[in-house]
Amino acid sequence: MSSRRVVAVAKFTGVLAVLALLLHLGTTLFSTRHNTNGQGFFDLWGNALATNADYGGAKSDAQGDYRPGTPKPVKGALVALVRNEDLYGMRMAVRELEDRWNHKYNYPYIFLNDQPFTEKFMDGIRDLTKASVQFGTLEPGTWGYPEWIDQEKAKQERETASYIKGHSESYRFMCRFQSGFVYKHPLLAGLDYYWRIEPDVHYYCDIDYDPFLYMKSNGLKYGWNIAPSEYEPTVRTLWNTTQAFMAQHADLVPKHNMIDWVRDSNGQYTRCHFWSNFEIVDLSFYRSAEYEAYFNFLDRAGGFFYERWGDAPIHSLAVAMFLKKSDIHYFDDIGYYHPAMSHCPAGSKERGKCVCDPKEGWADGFSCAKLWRQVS
Ligand SMILES: Nc1nc2c(ncn2[C@@H]2O[C@H](COP(=O)(O)OP(=O)(O)O)[C@@H](O)[C@H]2O)c(=O)[nH]1
Ligand SMILES: [Mg+2]
Repeated sequence: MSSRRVVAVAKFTGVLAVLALLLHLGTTLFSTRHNTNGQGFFDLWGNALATNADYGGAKSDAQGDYRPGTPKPVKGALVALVRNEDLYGMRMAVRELEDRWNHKYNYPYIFLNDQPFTEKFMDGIRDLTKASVQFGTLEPGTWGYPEWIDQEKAKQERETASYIKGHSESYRFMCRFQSGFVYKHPLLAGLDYYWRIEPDVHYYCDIDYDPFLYMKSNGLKYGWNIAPSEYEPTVRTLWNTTQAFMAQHADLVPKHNMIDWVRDSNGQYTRCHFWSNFEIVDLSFYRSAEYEAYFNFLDRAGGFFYERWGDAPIHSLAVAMFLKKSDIHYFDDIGYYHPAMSHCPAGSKERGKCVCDPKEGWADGFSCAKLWRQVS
């Protein structure tokens, strides 16, 4: 064969090989996109990660409990109340949580919404994880006004409020729902623990263990990460109302608790609270008779609407009243950002598992975090 002909045959074979490769790739992608178990295109990537030891896949395979769709050692789930329009902020948070932690553990997700979720939202989340994902709408009566609220008075507060989200009606519905109803939602019925997640947050560091299992093994009830001081105009009468509750229900409040975290030496409210956008909770705490009595007492008082009581100070006051320090855990090893505040674990740069600078993750220096360490 002449050298020209050799070159021509080689070129022809090369083109054929490229065509065959393209055909193979196309078939694989197409069949994955349309496979019968409902998994999507991104599962190709997800499955590749799951079997890659560098990403913890080998470990998760060795621990059979942690495979997608199988029972976990703890009945825990990642739970978010979220709107359809928060899809991209939610995707960001889920992507990071998967990369940093849940690709190894595959705990399920539960998303709740006061409106039906769109197909776009559901697909947009399912594509990010191998774990099971459930979507639900809220039960009647858990979103909106209870019948005893004077809606005219509520409207006046909204119109004159100068604090953040003061004009928002839906924000108040959200705070009431997160305070007294989320843990009663039917999708959470079989759960013992939840880890609350939100759109637009960041997880700065690898999490190399199972925080649910940590909670359970240590008998912990409440886990937190950031603890600031609440803005006073939103909780003008919350402390007085809480004191009235304690006076009326002394039998429900144990002697040994964390009340000195929220009450200063003059008996005033410190306004210290755990930021509830990150919380890992033994749900038997929210489902307890004392928590239920406290929520109902507050709900009757109307401060969700006549002020703007947040679920964070309410959860925290309940923790301080009903729990002791050994029931509560500061997840100070978890690097976390929610718009406006961040916690970056000490030494995280040195350990090389975080993308934050401890100097810039200042939440650990908050007076409420310091006070937490002092109170016993
Ligand atoms: N479905 C639904 N979710 C909401 C609504 N308002 C807030 N949320 C969700 O409730 C959580 C807290 O709301 P966010 O706006 O982040 O409040 P912030 O963290 O206090 O600033 C987030 O997960 C939001 O997506 C609402 O009207 N409907
Ligand atoms: Mg938020």
